[in-house]
Amino acid sequence: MKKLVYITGASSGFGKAIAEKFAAEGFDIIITGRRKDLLEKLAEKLRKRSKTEVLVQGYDVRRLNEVEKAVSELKGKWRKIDVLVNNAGLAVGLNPIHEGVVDDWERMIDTNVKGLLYVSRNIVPLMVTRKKGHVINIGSVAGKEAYPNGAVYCGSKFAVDAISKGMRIDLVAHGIKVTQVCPGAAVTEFSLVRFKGDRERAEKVYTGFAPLRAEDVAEVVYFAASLPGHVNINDLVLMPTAQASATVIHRK
Ligand code: NDP
Ligand code: 8X3
Repeated sequence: MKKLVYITGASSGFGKAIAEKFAAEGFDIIITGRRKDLLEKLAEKLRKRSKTEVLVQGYDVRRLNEVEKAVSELKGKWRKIDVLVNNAGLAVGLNPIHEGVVDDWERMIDTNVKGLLYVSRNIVPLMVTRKKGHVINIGSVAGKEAYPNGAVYCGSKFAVDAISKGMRIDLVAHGIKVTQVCPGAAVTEFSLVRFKGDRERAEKVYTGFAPLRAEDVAEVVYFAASLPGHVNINDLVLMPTAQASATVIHRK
């Protein structure tokens, strides 16, 4: 029987690359995000390329009722989720704390922290019933070190770090693995979203060095998911070779 992965935020970036990787490795896939049109296009591509079965769920992780509805609509084999990748997330703005935009803060905390919790609260019980499963939370180097003007984004990812540790403790007796994957600078739509569509500013983030690509992160996530049953990666930080910490990037 094929394995099944549930990926949040699969319309772009890491989530999309993770869906492509797992499909290529023979998984069936549930992909979610708000931009349903992009998800449908990806689903079509994966069905053709990998003969994989793909289910699309368009919803906003910030809305508990939408999360609950989406999970309750899963029937039969689609409830047998082997791997949950909690990937949906974003940074909005880059400001010192005293100039922060409260709406930006709410978007980050509601998506990165509460959204991850809402999805987990609805999917993990399905794993507990089956006494197996693997939750992979996408954290960040920003959840390991705070950096200037990033207090709230970093705070949201520090929360993911703590939630991952707590989840692992709560789920160990149920045979469920919990892994946190923490990437450094990676080129996706992340900076375009952070800078609210300012493409020039977003592109500058990745000049003068080779950033991680979404495919690099997908390889690592798949590696964590493909280890034997008795082996778990608790926490993994990956960075571009040119990056040494959240704030130190060697640019040519
Ligand atoms: P992208 O902007 O390319 O992708 C973000 C994904 O999250 C999109 O598919 C988006 O889908 C989804 N998403 C955002 N908000 C919501 C929401 N409210 N409801 C549902 N889905 C949502 O960025 P990345 O791929 O880079 O980001 C993925 C994760 O990786 C995030 O958690 C990010 O914090 C983290 N990260 C990114 C790094 C980087 O440098 N790029 C490094 C470390 C971690 P849609 O808009 O369709 O809803
Ligand atoms: C994304 C990486 O360093 O831009 O989480 O915060 S960083």
